[in-house]
Amino acid sequence: LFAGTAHAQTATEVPRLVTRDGHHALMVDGAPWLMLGAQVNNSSNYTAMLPKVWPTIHAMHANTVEVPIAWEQIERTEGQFDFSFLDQLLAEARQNKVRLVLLWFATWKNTSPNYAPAWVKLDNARFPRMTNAKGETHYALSPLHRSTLEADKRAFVKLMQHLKAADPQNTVIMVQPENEAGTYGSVRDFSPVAQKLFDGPVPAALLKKFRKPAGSWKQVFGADADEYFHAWSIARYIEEIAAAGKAVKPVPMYVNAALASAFGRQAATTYSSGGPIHHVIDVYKAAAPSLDLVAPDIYARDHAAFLEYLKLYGRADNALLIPETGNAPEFARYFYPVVGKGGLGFAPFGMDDSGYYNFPLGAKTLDAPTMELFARNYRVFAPMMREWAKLAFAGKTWGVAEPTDPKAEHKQIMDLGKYRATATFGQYQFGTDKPTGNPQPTGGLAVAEIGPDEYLVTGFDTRVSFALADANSGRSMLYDRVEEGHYDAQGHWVFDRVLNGDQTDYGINFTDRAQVLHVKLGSYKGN
Ligand code: N0T
Repeated sequence: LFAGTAHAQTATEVPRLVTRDGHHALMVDGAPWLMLGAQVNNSSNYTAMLPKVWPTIHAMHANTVEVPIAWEQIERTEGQFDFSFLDQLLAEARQNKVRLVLLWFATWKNTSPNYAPAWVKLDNARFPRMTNAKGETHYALSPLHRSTLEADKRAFVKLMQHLKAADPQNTVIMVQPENEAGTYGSVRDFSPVAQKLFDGPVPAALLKKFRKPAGSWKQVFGADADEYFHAWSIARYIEEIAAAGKAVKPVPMYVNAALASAFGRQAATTYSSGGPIHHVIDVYKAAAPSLDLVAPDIYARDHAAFLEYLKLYGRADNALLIPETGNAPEFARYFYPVVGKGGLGFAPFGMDDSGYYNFPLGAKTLDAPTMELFARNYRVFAPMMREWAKLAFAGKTWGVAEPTDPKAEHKQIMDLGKYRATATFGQYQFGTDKPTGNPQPTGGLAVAEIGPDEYLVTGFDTRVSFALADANSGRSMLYDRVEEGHYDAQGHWVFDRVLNGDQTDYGINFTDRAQVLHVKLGSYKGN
């Protein structure tokens, strides 16, 4: 296998997130890492299931696998810990030459306490559930009780202590405390304990973040008060757990969001209120400085919505990471805008052969053509993922996915500064016909600036043409040299041939065959 995923046998530097000039990198073994990820199904966190995991991971060419570690699994009896699955997982991940992201399913898993041990989820006196606005008991655990927080934190710290001892080579590169935290069906906890806090003052850190004068939650945040209060409460709870875990081993930590609609504002009772929804990212930033980022789980198939989520979560103060997305065919092309925007990683959900498919969120079944759409992206990027991640950290990457909105006219434009790249979808290679879209939306293209006037270009089912951005420059652009090649096991460019004539005269074509190009542009005076 290539050097990028080779495991150091001895202790390495602990992975960390770095940010420079608003760009981000996940440093793994001392260099930026592009997470070509996959998440297994929820109940694949047992040793007996691992043989059903690895073949899918290899077929996909993933370099990072996200796997749950359940509280019920490590502390079935209070105070007695069992890390046998984690030990087996670490050993098998190393054998299979992939890195891991651990998902801590505990107080909240898709908002519910189902993954908490029985001694927690059955004991409503010691670990109180929330109360809804009508005064009824709600299914979700309240974020406002020390007893619950201390119990979860203790188990999480044990997990991190085990990891510190068992993983000096940092096979685990990130940890996600909780999973899709928040609450469905109630905007917040309305218990007397909660109400008292809600009527009290907004904490100073939050006032500072929002530049607001002091007051009660209602006074300061008006119509947003209930959701902000709940988001703050959950984020503080997770902050304390993450901080305690990082004090043991400072692996990057993030939380994932079950998203609200990308456009407009729905009632908070219709999504996971209190989770890291896009409009409360700043609440999470103020409440949870130990979290390296908040991340969207994107199951929206719509092109405009998917891209909007990338914009909402990809910020100078929040690195873009897609810890979950659908594994249906039309999601594969979204890999390109994610890596184009400098995303740390991309991970389709449900990637194993356990036989579970979460349609309509993802695929009906992971048949070979579906797998291939994901695999082909990773196959191309795997040998150059270090190079790509470095370029992304420098802010020199772009990417587009085939649009489906008729208004987009099967076209996407990338502004590269001096040049403009136009991607079109569903055209013959000669390019004289109008783009009509691919039979299915499979087109995707990524571009990186690798030197003056020189771009790495790769993708599938897409045509691309370059032009000078300034139409009045008095200059004409041409292809100085278009090299087709590939990256070798050490991440070095290997030249295969020069594309010219039909292969470039009418635009550059990416088909269903893997192609990586180095495109050197030039211009001469006169037009
Ligand atoms: C995701 C996944 C897994 C009625 C769903 C998406 C994963 C979790 N949740 O397969 O459960 O652990 O993070 C929630 C999307 C809710 C849509 C509800 C439609």
